[in-house]
Amino acid sequence: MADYHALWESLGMDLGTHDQLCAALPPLFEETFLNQTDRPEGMDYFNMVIAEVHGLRIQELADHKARGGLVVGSFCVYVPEEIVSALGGVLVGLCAGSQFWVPAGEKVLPRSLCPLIKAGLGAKLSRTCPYFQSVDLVVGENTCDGKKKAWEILGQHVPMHVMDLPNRKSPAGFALWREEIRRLTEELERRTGRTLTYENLLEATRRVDDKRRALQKLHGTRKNDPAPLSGTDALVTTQIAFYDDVPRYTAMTIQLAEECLARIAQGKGAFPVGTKRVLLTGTPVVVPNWKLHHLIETSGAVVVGEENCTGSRYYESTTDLSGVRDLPSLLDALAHRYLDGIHCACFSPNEERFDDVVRLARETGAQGVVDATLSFCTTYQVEGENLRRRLAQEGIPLLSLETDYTPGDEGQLRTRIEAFLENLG
Ligand code: BJ8
Repeated sequence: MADYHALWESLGMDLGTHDQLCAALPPLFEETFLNQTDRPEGMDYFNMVIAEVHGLRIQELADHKARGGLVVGSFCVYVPEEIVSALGGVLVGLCAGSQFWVPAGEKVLPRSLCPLIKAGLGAKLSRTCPYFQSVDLVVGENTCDGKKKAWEILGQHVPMHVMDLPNRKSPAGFALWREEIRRLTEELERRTGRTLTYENLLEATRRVDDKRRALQKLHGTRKNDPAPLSGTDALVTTQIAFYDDVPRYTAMTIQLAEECLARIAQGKGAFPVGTKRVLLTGTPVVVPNWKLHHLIETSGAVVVGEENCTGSRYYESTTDLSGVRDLPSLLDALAHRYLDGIHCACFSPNEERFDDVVRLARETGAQGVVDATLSFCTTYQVEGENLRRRLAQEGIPLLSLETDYTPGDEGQLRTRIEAFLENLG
């Protein structure tokens, strides 16, 4: 990576502490990714994006801002990227996947809180995340209790807009969500000085859906045995989708998917034929959290899918444009895409998620499911019992794990994963 200290300084970052973070990432990336064998060549682009995660992309965001563009941060897949993009903005996921930021978060939050929230706030408070330092606005969402209360604190440090989410997918819930999309549009129009139109929203919707379709194509190749790319590589491609330039990302993902199809035709895989196959479900796995994929794939199995917000929940559904003729009908279609197509444990009931887990396990040929939740994530942990029941009815083996971002539990996790894999048919 080139020297970006001047850029980071202009963003008001704590350079000394940030240097420590930058020093920690390359060895972790090397151990997790570069030590893998038989990787597709198309992964080179994604390796480069990670290597430049605090460099090149931050420079691009700075250039975008210099041209008068808005940069918006978010923590959740319910925040509609299409609207930000239609108004000339760039939406970036605020990663929150590192233990590095947790202690700073714990200065203002209870220790008994999910690490994703603590790392998110810690990244801002410690001024060590250049994405956080680049955003003009953070769009939060009232999903879990921890997040909705954390926004009250985060809002004291960065401009925030909070979207309210319904608890139920009902007609009343839809009306609430549609109104929230209107409120967000109004906020973004005010900040950008632009107007949302049928034309700019349609174009943005197609652009974002092309990205999702590229991901569908890539992840669809993982159904093959042998899987043409590892689950660890597949995971990082989705993680990068949250902040990379959209058209470039789409093109590189299609290229990688084409290579994976060619590998399938040649019988080439990241692991030997017959390697045990696992589907992951649960809470999001955000950059640079690669812990469980790495543990599973160095314990003799391959991860063939992720039913989570850094997996299928991010890319499986697209906006249904049939019947769309004007801005209100397009906004309706978009609202349906988000509300009907994403199944988060913050909704009750949430049976659709169990349907998705069963369907994905069958489609990917997974012999077992790992339900991985972050510590103190009550919503997903409580939902775990009904998931267990459903998978038992379907005859699909399940391993439930709870973990955080620290390496302290890796030995114990590996022992449990190995025992689970041993018993898979
Ligand atoms: S749509 S999963 S991205 S809310 S892990 S912070 S739920 S305590 S991240 Fe999520 Fe949106 Fe739902 Fe997806 Fe709370 Fe749980 Fe932490 Fe979580």
